[in-house]
Amino acid sequence: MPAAEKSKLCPMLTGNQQKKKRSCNTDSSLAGEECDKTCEPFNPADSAFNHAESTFNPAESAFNPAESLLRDLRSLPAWEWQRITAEHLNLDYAVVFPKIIAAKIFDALEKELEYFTGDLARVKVFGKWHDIPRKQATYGDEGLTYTYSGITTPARPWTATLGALREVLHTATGYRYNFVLVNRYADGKDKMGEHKDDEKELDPLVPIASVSLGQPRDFYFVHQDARSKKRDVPKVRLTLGDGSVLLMRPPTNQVWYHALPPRASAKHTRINLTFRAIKKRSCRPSF
Ligand SMILES: O=C(O)CCC(=O)C(=O)O
Repeated sequence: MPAAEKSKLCPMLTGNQQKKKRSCNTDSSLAGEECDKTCEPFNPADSAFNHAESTFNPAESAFNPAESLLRDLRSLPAWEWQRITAEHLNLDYAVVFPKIIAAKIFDALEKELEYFTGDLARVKVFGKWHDIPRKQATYGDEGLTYTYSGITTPARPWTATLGALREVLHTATGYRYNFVLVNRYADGKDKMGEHKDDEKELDPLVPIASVSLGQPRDFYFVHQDARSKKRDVPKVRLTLGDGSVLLMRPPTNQVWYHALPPRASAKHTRINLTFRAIKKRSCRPSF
C-alpha cells in the first residue's frame, strides 16, 4: 500500500535542482547537438503570463476573462498536498481549484483550445498506426516540439488560460514549465494506455504536473517489473478529481507506467493538462 501523508508545504526546488538550471552549452547530455538558433540562455522572466499581458489590448475588451481567472487563482489558499509513495514512486496530489473555478477553467479551455486532426491525431503502437482514443493538443514556448509514440508535435503559442495555469503552478511548486500536453476525454470510452513519460527531451528532475478538470477518472500506476511479470508489485490506484493537480516526481516516470482506463460510468468530458519541462537544445552561437 502506498504511504500517504498530508503536507501544507509547497514542494519547492532543492538547492541541487536550482543549480540544475542551465544555459546553453552546459548540458552534457545534449553536448554536440546543434540547432540553427542563436544561443539564448533560459530567461525566467519570459513567463506565459507576460505573454498574455503583452497581447492584452484594453481597447478591445474592458473585461478580460483570463485576468479575472488569474486573480481567482492567485487568491486560493495554500495547496494541501497528499503525498503518495511506493518503491521508486513519488507523487503529490491535491484538489486545488474549487468547483466554480474549475468550471470556469474548463469552459475557457473548451473555447480556446484547438485539437490535432489528421496525422497528429494518430499514434504508432508496435509499428501500427491507430487513431488516438481521445483528442490531443500541445502548447508551449516558441519552437518547442515533443516526440512520443512515433509523432512529433509542435507547440502552439500559450493561450491566456494555459498561461495563467502555468504561472499558478510555478508559484505553488517552484517549477517552471515550458510545454503542456492536453488530453480531452469526451466520455468514459476515451482512454490512455499504459506508458511512461520518460522521453529524453524531458528534464528528468522536474516533476510532470498533471491538472485535471471535469469528469473524475480512475488512474493507475503499474511498476515495470510487475508489468513484465518479473515480480509482484501492487498497482497504485487514484481517482483524479475535478480541479486536482498530481505531481509525478522523479524517479516515478523512469520505473512506473501509468494509464487512464475506459470507464462506462464516466458520462462527462474531462480535460487533462500535463505541464512539462522540455530541455532546451544545446545551441552554438552563430556568428
Ligand atoms: O489524462 C491523464 O490523466 C493522463 C495523461 C497522461 O498520462 C499523459 O499525458 O502522459
